[in-house]
Amino acid sequence: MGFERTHDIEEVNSEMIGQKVVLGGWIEDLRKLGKMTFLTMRDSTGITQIIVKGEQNDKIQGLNRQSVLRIKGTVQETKAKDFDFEVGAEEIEVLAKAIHPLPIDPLGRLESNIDNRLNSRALDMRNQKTASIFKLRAHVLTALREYLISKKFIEITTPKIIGSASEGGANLFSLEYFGKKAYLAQSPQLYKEQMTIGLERVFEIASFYRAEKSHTGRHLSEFTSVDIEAAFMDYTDVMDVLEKMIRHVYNYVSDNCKAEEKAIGLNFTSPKKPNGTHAGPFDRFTYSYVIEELNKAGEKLEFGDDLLDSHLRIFGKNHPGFYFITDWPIKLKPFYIMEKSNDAALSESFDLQFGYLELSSGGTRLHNPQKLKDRLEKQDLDPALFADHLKTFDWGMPPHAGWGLGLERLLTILIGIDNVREVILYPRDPDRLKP
Ligand code: AMO
Repeated sequence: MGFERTHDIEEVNSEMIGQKVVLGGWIEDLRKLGKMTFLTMRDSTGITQIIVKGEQNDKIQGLNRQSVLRIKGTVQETKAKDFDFEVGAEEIEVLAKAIHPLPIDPLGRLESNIDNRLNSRALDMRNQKTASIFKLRAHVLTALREYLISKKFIEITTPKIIGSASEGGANLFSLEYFGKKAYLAQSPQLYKEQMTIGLERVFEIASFYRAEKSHTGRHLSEFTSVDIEAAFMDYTDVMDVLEKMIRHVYNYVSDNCKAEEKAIGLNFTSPKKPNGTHAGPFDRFTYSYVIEELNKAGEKLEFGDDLLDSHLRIFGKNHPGFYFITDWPIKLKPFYIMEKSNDAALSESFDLQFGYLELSSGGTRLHNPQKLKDRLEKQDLDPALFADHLKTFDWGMPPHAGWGLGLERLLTILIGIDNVREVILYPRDPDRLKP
């Protein structure tokens, strides 16, 4: 028998009765009946029933669930009500044996807590719900790329080991780099802005690092950021790109992820099939309006106060679904954000929210080098540390705008769960560095 399988399990059907197949997969269940075994075997595409008799039955004695088999057999009719056909085994090879008991029940019949599942992530991936979350993640990445490429954004890869901060001083992981101090990038901010000279519209989807001691369902020390930067656009233009891209993602997954939708137990709440929260364009509230509404609800906020999680939970309750908060006070925004031309206390900036959860932030950037230098100083950052960045602003820096979107946060919204650890393979947080 050669190593190749002739079919993935999903490719076998009841019209193939009488045909020989070679299948490979993991034992999901074994049921002995006298000198015969009813075995269900799953590969990443599906599940089938295998009937094992005689000498072949001897080979599988003592095997546990999750052991790996290759089976040569013939597709035949079945009396089983869960299957349209079965495979009569003619030759079985045991390729790997699994232990019993396993650290978690990959079928999910016995509930395992998230820590146990993350400690056994590879086995957790045999749980169809978990596997479907990661298949969905891959589809979302395809949808994001498809949309941005269709809008002439060029995918770039920026360094993750950097010599000085990209977002200001806080939250940086440092490391030793051939006797010098280096850092893990918090975002591609400076590089993506620089690339608007020459490439005009760029995007990156990559891991970035934040040394935040946060123990919440929305913070990771290593997260996946979807970033864009576009020349000749302002914040309203890039908000449109973001909103349309998110609609594209919903439409894409509702068209292409039926199996995942079923396995995860979801109904994608698509803007295409509005359920109230996604119908119509995303609302756009100014920061000042949010403060006003919160104060009416009994909060005591002043202009310039940051919106804390507790505030956003109140506001989010009244505004479920996607909405933007725009025109933030300039002092709450990073040094690279442009002030509003008619009010220097405000900025051309936005956050995209889903209820209480911040999914993205962005804005129009300063592209005048002197203004950028002044802002760095105002925020107690040393322009000398940004010399390599600042010099590019004298080389014909176009006006530009962009945003960064947390992929894991978007996925939690799509799936309707509240922990980013469910949607990243091996989450890194203050308590979790292994496996
Ligand atoms: P910001 O710091 O707001 O902006 O990050 C952008 C988005 O990234 C996600 N995010 C995180 N997700 C999980 N864990 C974390 N620790 C974490 N930190 C951030 C959030 C957030 O909205 N350079 C700017 C973006 C820009 O202006 O282009 C930036 O990094 O969803």
